[in-house]
Parts: sequence; C-alpha cells; structure tokens
Amino acid sequence: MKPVFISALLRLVVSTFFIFLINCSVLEAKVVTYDIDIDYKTVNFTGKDVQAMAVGGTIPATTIEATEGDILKVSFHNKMDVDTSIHWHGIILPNDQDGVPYVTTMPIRAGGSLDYEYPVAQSGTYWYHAHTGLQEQRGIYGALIFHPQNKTLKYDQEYVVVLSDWNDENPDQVLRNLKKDGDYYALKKDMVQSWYKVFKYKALWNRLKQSWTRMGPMDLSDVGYDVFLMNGQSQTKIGDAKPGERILLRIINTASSSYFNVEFAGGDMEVVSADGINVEPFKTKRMLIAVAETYDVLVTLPKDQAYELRATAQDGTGYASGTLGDGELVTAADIVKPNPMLMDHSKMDPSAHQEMDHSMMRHKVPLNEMDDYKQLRATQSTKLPPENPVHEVILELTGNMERYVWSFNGKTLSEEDTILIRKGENVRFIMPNKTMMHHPIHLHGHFFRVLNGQGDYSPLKHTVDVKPMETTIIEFEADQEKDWLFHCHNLYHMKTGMTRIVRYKGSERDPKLMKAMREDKPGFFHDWYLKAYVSPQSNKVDGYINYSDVRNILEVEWDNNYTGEYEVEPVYERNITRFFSLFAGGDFERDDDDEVTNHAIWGFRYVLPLLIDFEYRMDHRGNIQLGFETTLQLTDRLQFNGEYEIEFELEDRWNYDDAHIEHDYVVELEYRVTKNFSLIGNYDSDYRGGGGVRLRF
Ligand SMILES: [Cu+2]
Repeated sequence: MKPVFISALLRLVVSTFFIFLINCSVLEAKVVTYDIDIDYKTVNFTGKDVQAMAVGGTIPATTIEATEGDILKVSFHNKMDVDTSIHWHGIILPNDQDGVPYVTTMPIRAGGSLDYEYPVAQSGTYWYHAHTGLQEQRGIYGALIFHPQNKTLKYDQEYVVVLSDWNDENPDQVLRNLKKDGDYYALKKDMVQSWYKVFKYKALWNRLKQSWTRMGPMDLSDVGYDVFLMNGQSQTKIGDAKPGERILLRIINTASSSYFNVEFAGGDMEVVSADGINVEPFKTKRMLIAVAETYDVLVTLPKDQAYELRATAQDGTGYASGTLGDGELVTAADIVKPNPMLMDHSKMDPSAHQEMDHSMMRHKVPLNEMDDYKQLRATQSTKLPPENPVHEVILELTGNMERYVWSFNGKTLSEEDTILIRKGENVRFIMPNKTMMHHPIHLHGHFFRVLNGQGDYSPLKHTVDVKPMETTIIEFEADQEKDWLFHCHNLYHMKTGMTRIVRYKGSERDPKLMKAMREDKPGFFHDWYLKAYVSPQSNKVDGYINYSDVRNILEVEWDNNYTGEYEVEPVYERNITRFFSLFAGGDFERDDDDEVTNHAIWGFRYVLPLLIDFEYRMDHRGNIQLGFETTLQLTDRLQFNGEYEIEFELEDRWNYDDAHIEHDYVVELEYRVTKNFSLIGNYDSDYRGGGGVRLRF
C-alpha cells in the first residue's frame, strides 16, 4: 500500500475514534430543563396585600436542581410589564450566561423570554436572583442546588433553608428615603443613636472618638424591615426529620441587605461547606451569615421533639424561624439586641479583639460576630500558580452616609466603571473598609481565596463579609474573559455606586449588549434625588430644597419673616470628597432696614472633627463669611440644630481696613413626630424666637 493511503486510513480511524469519544461525553451529559414564568404575585406577609414579583409562582423561587456534569437549560418567560434578569450567583459559567443585563446578557424583556444553557461544572449550594433595579427585594430569588457526582458527605436528609428580608414599602421608595436621610429607618428599628443613650451606656469615649475621626456611629443595617423570612415564611416547618438522623441544611442568605445570626436549638451545627465548596468541618453554636453567602451545616435532632432553627437579623430587629422534627418545641436562645453604641471598630485589630469581646459581654451584648472566617479551612491547597505575575489592586470600601452614596476608592460606578486585569495573572484585591458598616463583597464568575490566616488552605469563596474598619484581602487566578460584575451585595449599596466591572484586557463585550445599553439608557446609578422641607413658624418661615446625584447638588435655602425681611440662597455644589465640596451661587437678601443686597457667592464646605460642617464663603464685594453647623440627636425624637456665622463686612469693596464683624446664629429644638413631620422651637438672631412645624418631602 502506498504510504499516502496508509496515512489517510490512519487519519480516518483516529478521527472516527475521537468523534466516538466526543459523542460519548455528549451522550453522557444529562440535559436538565426548566421552563419557568416570572410574574407579579400578590403576597401578604404583614396583614396587607402587596404586589411582589415571583419566579415560578412562589417566593422564594422554584428551586433549580441539577448534578455536576449535567447541562442545565432554563427558559424564563417574563410575564411582567417591566424588563427583568436572572443571575446565577457563585456559578462558573460562560460569560454570556452570567445574567447581568447589558454587561454579560440581554435583559429578559417585558413579555419576552430568555433561554439559559450551561454545563454544570461544580457542586454545592448556590442561588439565583434578579440583577435588575431592586427587583431582588421584591421576590426574585431562589435556591440553586448542584448535587455532586460522587457524594462524599454522609447524611440522611437534606433541606434547603432560604433566608430573606421583606418590606411592604416599595424598595424604590426605601431607597428614596435613604437618600433623604441615611438614618431614615433608625426610629423604626429602635436604633437611634442619641446622646441620651451615649450617656446611659457610658459610651461617651467611643462616640467622641468616632466623631473626632468624622465617622458616624457604628451601623448594622440601613433598612428597617417589616418581616424576615425562612423559605418564604416568618415561621415554617423544615422537612420531616427524625431523631438521630444526620440532616444537611443548605442555608442561603438571599436577603437584600440583612445579615443573619443562625442558631439551632438542638445543639451545635457542623459547618461542612461555605459558598458551595466543602471546608474542613468544624462545629459552632451560632454563625453570622452575610448577605449572599451560603453555608451547609449538619445537625442531628437529639430527641423526639421539635427543634427551632432561628435566623435573627444582625441588627436584632426580628427573626425568621423554622422547626425540625415533631413534638414539644425547643426554642433557640433569644439574642439580645446588639448595641451599636458599644461597638468600637476603630481598634479592631486581633489584639484588641479580646478586649472588645470582653466589654461586650460585660454589657450583655451577644458575641454575634464570631470569627467563622478564621475557622474556614479548605480541604485541599488553594494556592495560586506561583509562576503567574501578581496584580495588586487596592479597593477602599467608602461611603457617605449623609448623602447615602456608596463607592470604591471614593468613586461610584458611574464615575469609574472598570478594574482592568489580564488573563493569566494572580489578581489580589486589598479591601480596607473605611466605613462603619459590613459590606458583603461579591465577584461574578470566579472563586477567590480569602486570606484568613489558613495559608495554602485559605478557603475559596464568591462572597466575603468585610467588617467595619477592617481590611480583607482576596486573590484569584484570572482565568476567564470579558466583563464580570464586582460589587457589594447589599442591594442598596450596589445600586448607589459600590460596584465595578472587572474587565479582562483585550476581550470585548458583545457589541449587541453595548448597543442595547445605548438604546435603553438603563441609567445605572445616575439617578437624581430630591429632598426638601418647609418650616412655617411664628417668627419666620424657612425652607430647603436639595436635588442631587452622586456629585452634583442643586440647592436653595431660604428664610423670611412676616415684615418683609428675607434671604434666599440658590447654589450649585460639587462634592469633591466625603468631607470637602465647592459651591457657587447667589445670595439675595432684604434686611430690617429694607436694604436689598444681591451678591454672587462662592466658597467651600468642609466637615470638621466632631462632625461640624464648616463653610467658607466670599462674595463679589470681598465680604467673607465663616459658618459652623451641627446637629445633635438628643433623644430618639428630639434633636438640636445649631448654626453660627461670623461675617466680615466691608464698607468698600475689597477694602479690609475697616471691616466690621457681625455674628448670626440660629438654634433649634426639633421634635420628630413622624419621619416627615416635626415640631420646632427656634431662636434666630435675625428673627428672634418662635415655634412652628417642619414638613419634609
Ligand atoms: Cu455595602
């Protein structure tokens, strides 16, 4: 035979063999399909009917299950009149299946459908949720369970436990309220951090230290929720467990902004997996689960009784409860509502930790921030390939609670959208948290190592809780392509700017997505918010209007009395940092001598230690004015507002030789009857004393 023929024959045999192999693996992969509607649904969690959004007709959504090695095919049909989207949280999949509208995937159009299809390349407990607006808070979340091909853990039963938070109030309104006042829900949560409480709890030193460094008080949550849910109910029965059985609980925190302390009344929980990946098992009595994290725990019912699994919101404002087993109920211990007054995160280094724990116990504050992370240890080495170049990125977690803007390195997504990385590097994110809140930070499409002191066995996670005033370091091998979202999983923080796109250099986003984004203008994080008040009082009327986005503020402040005096001040203000802004505008005034002055003004505003707002202002005649303003929350409802101005008034323009000095001040006591209605008593150096009301809009 001719050699040409032999080689051709050989090629045929070899290629047939490979085609056979490929077919085998395709044949082996089972295709799991789901066909699911997304639609509005009327729910009633509080005694009031409210329109929610539901996937597959339920909240939480239909649990989607498959086995590692399967092909998962899910068709979603959007029956609503608004676009939606579904993101697969913690799943390694092709970029275009990730489900972030305009970034990786098209939105699921109002009235339209979208098909997902990807190979299931992992096992464990995960979840899925909407990535459009604040729809997740309205009900679009559910469990996603990928079973292992070979079960290594021994247990008799497994149950899914989906934790979430719910408000009847529309989440868009919740965000508008937070934009008006970052502490909007403090009263509802009974978490107002007043000076009365500072003295009551002898927390003066803490408070002074915090305000000296211009930090507001420690905060465990922004939103005051109506109810917390376990598998869609505030009280539920979990499975049909029998005493002695080993039960695997797949606990998923799908809440929009609540962390939960989870405790089981039947004894310790054995943590066997975190964020879907098995860890070295360890036992714990109680665990704090951050937003978007998942944990698998093993429990056993000691006797033939019912045992409570309780998930208490970290801020202590409520809990969701489930029972395992039948018979007389054994309840989990009540968790004392934490007292943020006594939490001093300015000295949270390991050596100080002991001290803090001690002082918290002395005040009967629960140790609800147990260090599960330190105990998390991978079952095999997670070391990154040492030959890869290392790319370090410092991402400070930053925020402005007063304006309710959350950001990385002081910039929101609308101002700086991408973190550029290269395929084949080991990327390390160093994240110092400069705020007084926890942030659950999540990266799409990757697992990262959390450097928690476990060395080569650092655990792999997709979501990590970064504690107030602490630094967390994560690292991962850049082994994907294109764009992946990286953000705080507190829905309201994500929406107001604490988001980035991790972009692989040299691989482009699908032009179809860019085009859709240009056409739809989803206006990510570029929203404008309005806040205003008016105070008719016996001696004067004053008012304030503020219309602002992330950096720009248009504001008008005015006051007048009933005899023709007035002052109106419209300005444009540009926020440079959390503490510093520039402004320019006009000042129009008529004083008690009927003298009218119209001045152009400009200057800067700066936040001084002890949270005193300072203003330096000059007008076009050279007059200079220094202003100081502060608010002290005295009790839950009573606050003191004070304002003091020194003016250097010139007889002649720009001639400082004969400047005369004037003092102006306003002091107010404001009693908040509701969030939008207050009683006011004031003394004003221009208008004398009086009283009245303040209406907020
Ligand atoms: Cu956050």
